[in-house]
Amino acid sequence: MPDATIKGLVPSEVQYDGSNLRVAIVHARWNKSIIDSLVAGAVGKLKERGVKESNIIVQSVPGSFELPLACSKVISASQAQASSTATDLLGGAASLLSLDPMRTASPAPGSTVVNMPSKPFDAVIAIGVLIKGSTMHFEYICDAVSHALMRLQMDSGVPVIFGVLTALTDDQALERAGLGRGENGAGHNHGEDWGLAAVEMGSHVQRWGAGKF
Ligand code: DLZ
Repeated sequence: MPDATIKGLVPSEVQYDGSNLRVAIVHARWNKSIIDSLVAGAVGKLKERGVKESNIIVQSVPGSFELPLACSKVISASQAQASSTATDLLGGAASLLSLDPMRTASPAPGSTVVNMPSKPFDAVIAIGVLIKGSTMHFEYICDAVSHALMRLQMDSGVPVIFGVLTALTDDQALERAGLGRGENGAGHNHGEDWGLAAVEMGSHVQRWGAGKF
């Protein structure tokens, strides 16, 4: 058993409570079977920490390169929804906006339209699996996506969990999703760590935002 205090994540001493959090998972569809395992790992830990199923929104995009824009739009959509609901509650005219056909978003084919409740997301988990090929594509996408996701969390103030595996081989990616087939066994599903990180960071930011430590 490797020593996680030398290399790895030491579990928090605090069990963060996710029951008051809303979390979005935005995932790519490249390398889908690996993605599915990572998403399941993240969702499992979110629920284990008390995040309600109705407060977990899962959206997909084609590839990892699309993740930063999608996460950004998902964050602003939840914030816009929250402020329009607040105006509604105050007897404002925000509800009239929903009568404007230009403002009615068309659903993605085959998807279910989710009417987001009024709370903005407390954290977003961006999940992608990049596997190095024989060209420079991998390097460009890894670099662009990691920088853009960091910038998004700094600019928005919403924790963006970096759930992007950047693997040199298929086996490395499978092992990090708990699907390993080599001599190291199935490996650890890093999606679980991302679910826990979302709850911890969402809780921290809520508390710090209220001026508390
Ligand atoms: C093009 C591409 C390649 C070669 N490899 C991956 C990959 O390993 N993982 C991934 O998530 N996406 C890959 N993509 C797709 C890009 O992320 C992106 O979807 C396209 O370039 C369209 O913008």
